Amino acid sequence: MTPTDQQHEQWWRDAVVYQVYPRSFADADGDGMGDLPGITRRLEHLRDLGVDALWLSPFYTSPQKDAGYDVADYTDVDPRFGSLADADALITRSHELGLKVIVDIVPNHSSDQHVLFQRALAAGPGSPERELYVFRDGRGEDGELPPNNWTSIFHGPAWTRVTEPDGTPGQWYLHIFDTSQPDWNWDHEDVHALFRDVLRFWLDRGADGFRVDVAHGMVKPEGLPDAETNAEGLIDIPEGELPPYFDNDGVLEIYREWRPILDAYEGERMMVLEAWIPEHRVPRYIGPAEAHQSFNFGFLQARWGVETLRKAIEEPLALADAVGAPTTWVLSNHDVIRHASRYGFDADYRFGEGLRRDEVPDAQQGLRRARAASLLMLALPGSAYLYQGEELGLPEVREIPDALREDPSHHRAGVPGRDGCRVPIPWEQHAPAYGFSPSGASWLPQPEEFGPLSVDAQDGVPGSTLEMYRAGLRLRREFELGRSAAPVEFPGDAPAGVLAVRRGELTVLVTTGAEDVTLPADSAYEGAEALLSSVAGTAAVAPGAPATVLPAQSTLWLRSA
Ligand code: TEU
Repeated sequence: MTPTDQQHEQWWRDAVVYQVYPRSFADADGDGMGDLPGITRRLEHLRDLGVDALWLSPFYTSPQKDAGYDVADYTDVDPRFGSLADADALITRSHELGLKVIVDIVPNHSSDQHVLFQRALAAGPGSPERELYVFRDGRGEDGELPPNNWTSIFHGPAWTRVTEPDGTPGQWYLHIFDTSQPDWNWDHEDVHALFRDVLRFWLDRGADGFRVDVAHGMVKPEGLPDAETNAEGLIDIPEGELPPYFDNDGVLEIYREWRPILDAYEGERMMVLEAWIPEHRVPRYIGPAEAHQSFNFGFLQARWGVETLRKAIEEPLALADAVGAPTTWVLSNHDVIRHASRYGFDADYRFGEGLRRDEVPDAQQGLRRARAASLLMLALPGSAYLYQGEELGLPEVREIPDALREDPSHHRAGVPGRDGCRVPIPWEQHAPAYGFSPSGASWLPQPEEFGPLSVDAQDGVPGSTLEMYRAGLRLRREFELGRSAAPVEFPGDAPAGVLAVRRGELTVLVTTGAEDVTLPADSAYEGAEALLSSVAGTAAVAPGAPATVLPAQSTLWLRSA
């Protein structure tokens, strides 16, 4: 096999992967919470969209304190989502439809309801059971102060004190997320063994890959040193740096342990890392003995504009080239404000912790830019990760009663939290719960604006966001845009305010300003064929028409004359 043949075998290099958030995709049993049979019934939507794979957020046994990222049993299905037989059926049907399946693995922490954590609590200080997690005595005279000053990503301290079996206040355990998510002790061989078994369990059931949660966590620095503080004694992590519990060298050894396990299976089983780390730190995690790829979150964080977008494309491509692995692109996921709303802000660009009620993005601008950004993303080499509902142009939902919010950050710190991007998606405009659930139940209320955005309301409608995604995915495949054969070039002759990206015979023009841009008569694009635009109904960008006017805040795909 030549290296090129081999690259063609490696489906993940240019795959478009659709993230399914099980609780909000489709509910078959009518309890208002999505489930695996619901997903299986709706898989044709993914095939018709034209994606290559789906990634399932956790559906394992879990008390759902962090929407399933608090796992109590890694090798079983939570009854809310179905059974192991339902998981098998979902994988089988996906494969029949030509879709690969990536499952989520959560190795930094378990749920506090995991049997091993419950045993650790019961066994008491100094026991071997406690060694599987990170238990420490407290500081202060009576151990009443946490072992160090680390704070949780979900706000507040990263330590919780337990009551010992004899009823006395006792040790503390580390949780860099919620109290209900104790961190595993990755210095312990049994933890390694447990996760090797979890990987094999899902590989045996046909999983084509893993999305690794908090992939830069797991290994903690020797002695658990305090994080640096400023003059006021508050933790002060400089811009571009990370808290001490992230990105420690030992984490790489875990991927080096896992890679041969994946490689021993037939087919290209892969892992994609969720690591929110500075861009230049990503390449060391990637390679033939480490992970296959990692989410590149720089594109998601880039502000709207020619220079910022260009930088967010060029930098990851350069870093990826250096390690011979393709980069990835992401605009939305279950942790960030949906991009159709995010782009509705100018000055206040923010992506985490949801929208406050007083924060009203410009919905029209948001959707317009979001569609343009999505078409830009789909023209880039590497793999692209889509989040359910972005193909419908769904906005972030702002109006959620606090009592219904489930994000642990909301409970811990009162921030709105991430529920606004997790609202069940609309399938049928005129059905109960917009077709999400046969009973009309929905664990979070769907806003009225979801109605016209339903799949059936956009299906076959020229210019709808759904049809734009379908067309983009079709052309991406036709022009092999995901493969890196045609380099990414930035022609220097683009008009002001326009980002031009060339991929062989295809040129992508992104107008970032608020005004339409008229291409000069003698422009390099004169007579070029317009293939696809993020703005519908503009005569100049009808398929086949010569391009002269570029609508404001839009993306146009052109084939050179
Ligand atoms: O996220 C890890 C993470 O660092 C981001 O969630 C981010 O910091 C957070 O959204 C800030 O609000 C993963 C999962 O994607 C997320 O859903 C889980 O809550 C988290 O891990 C814990 O498992």
